[in-house]
Amino acid sequence: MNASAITSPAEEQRETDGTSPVNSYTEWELLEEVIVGVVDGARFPAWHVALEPVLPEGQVTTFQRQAGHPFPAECIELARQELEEFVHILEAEGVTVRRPTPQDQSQVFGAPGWSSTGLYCAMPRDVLLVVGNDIIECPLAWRSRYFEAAAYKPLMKEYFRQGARWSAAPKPQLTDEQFDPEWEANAKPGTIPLVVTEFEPTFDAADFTRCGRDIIAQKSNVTNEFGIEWLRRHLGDEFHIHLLEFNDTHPMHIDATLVPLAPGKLLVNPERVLEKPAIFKGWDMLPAPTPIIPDSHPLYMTSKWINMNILMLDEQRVIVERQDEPMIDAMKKWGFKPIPCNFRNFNSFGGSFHCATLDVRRRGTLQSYLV
Ligand code: ABU
Repeated sequence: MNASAITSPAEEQRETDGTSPVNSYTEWELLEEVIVGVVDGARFPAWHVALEPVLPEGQVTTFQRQAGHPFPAECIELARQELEEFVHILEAEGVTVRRPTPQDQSQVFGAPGWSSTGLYCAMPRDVLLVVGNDIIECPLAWRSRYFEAAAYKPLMKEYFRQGARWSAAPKPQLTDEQFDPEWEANAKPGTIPLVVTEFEPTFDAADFTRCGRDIIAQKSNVTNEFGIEWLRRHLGDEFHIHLLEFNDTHPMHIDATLVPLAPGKLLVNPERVLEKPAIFKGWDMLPAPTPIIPDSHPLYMTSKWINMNILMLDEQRVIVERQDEPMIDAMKKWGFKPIPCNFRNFNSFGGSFHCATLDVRRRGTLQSYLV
């Protein structure tokens, strides 16, 4: 079957009129098409020093012991069911949902000097960054995620054929020089200790959040200054990348720290964002309610602040975790329309609605929203 035989009339129209199926500049414009991750086949990654600074307390020994083994089957099944509920909700709200092609995460792969097994294809937000009509493969710092973009290649080929730009950052070698095993001892006074070095550019897309011409970035245990500079030059003068630092001693991904909800509305983690960043002058800063996830609930790769990891369908509709009543109430109070979805079992795998998605197309054009 050739590619044109499986395109819908709307897609064929885009193919002929030159518009792109990939178009997204913000986190809040009307969502038309989204990729939702797949949790099937998820495995504890091969152990590597880069995991240690970002795992919750108590998980390091679990990850070391379980390296290369599947996550518990019942956890995967419960998370899979929640993803299906999420997909149904998105479709009922008029969003086209696409899914990656799961890979065999038990396969051993590598590069000179190292080998690993895989993790999952549950979090497209980390792997791919959409800026306008450009879909960018990110240079991930975790060895276990070296080939994670493979799960999205069929979609990227399709989008490219229909007019999207398709870019890839330089593939890092991920040799030992990329990581500092003594990251805490070696941190300069007054700086946040980070395990990733400046050897080659690395970044996860989830360390960036998009507000039109302005893109907010943080350095983290997977994103270095070299990676941020690569992206800055790649995007060119139309965009401004603002590097912010937060009160977070174990940073990895900005989307449980600082979440723009709509023009003028900024959701923040009150433990990590102690004062409003100057570039958000004139915006309302809304402190996220304290998470209510019980201590007994397994969270393998995230803090409880994953409750902030919501997905905007437009400037009003927002997907929030069904059991998170404080967040549902807060969203209503702030004038949004929360749509509840069960997702607590998916949270165990390190993300929520924002992590589990990649907004491929939102209606809208390039605008400025910040001072
Ligand atoms: N992408 C998940 C981030 C979780 C956290 O910062 O706690």
